[in-house]
Amino acid sequence: MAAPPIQQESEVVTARAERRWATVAVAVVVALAAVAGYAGIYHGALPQARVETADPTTLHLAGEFAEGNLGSALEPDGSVTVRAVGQEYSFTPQCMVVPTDALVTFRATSADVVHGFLIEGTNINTMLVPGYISQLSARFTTAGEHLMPCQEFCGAGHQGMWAKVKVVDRATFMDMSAKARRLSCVE
Ligand SMILES: [Cu+2]
Repeated sequence: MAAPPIQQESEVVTARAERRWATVAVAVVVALAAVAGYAGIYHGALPQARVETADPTTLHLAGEFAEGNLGSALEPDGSVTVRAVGQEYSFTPQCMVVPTDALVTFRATSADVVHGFLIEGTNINTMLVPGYISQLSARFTTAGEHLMPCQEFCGAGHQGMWAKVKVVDRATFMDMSAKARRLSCVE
């Protein structure tokens, strides 16, 4: 009996090696997909570290974002909280007034679709998602105005959706807050 030709034997070895490597490649792809799937589902199922909700259908009726609560409020510790609502296609209040040299915390939400909350010249840039409250803080050192263009496309009137933040010196702000519970610079 003659031994099988050398050519044929090496073909068998090659085919076996190819199958082995193909199996390894498929296993790697499956493992990566499993890791991505697990990470997505696991993190999607966990609550964020801090989530505050607000029912967009009843914002205007009562609670933190009712009309009388919007604007800037001086807190007992000297910090300022600004509450705002974004809706197609404006922000309320349209002009937010804040003092220099104070911790300013913006709390905002959306009454309809996703909007953007961005204050030019600051690190404040977040989304307003209906159902959730977005909160970010900033400190302003100089008086002046900052534009707030909506930076999430929200519909046909998106490009006309903007507000502004007016920074006034601390003494002026204190004078204003002695006269009203909520402040804004809407004329
Ligand atoms: Cu918008």
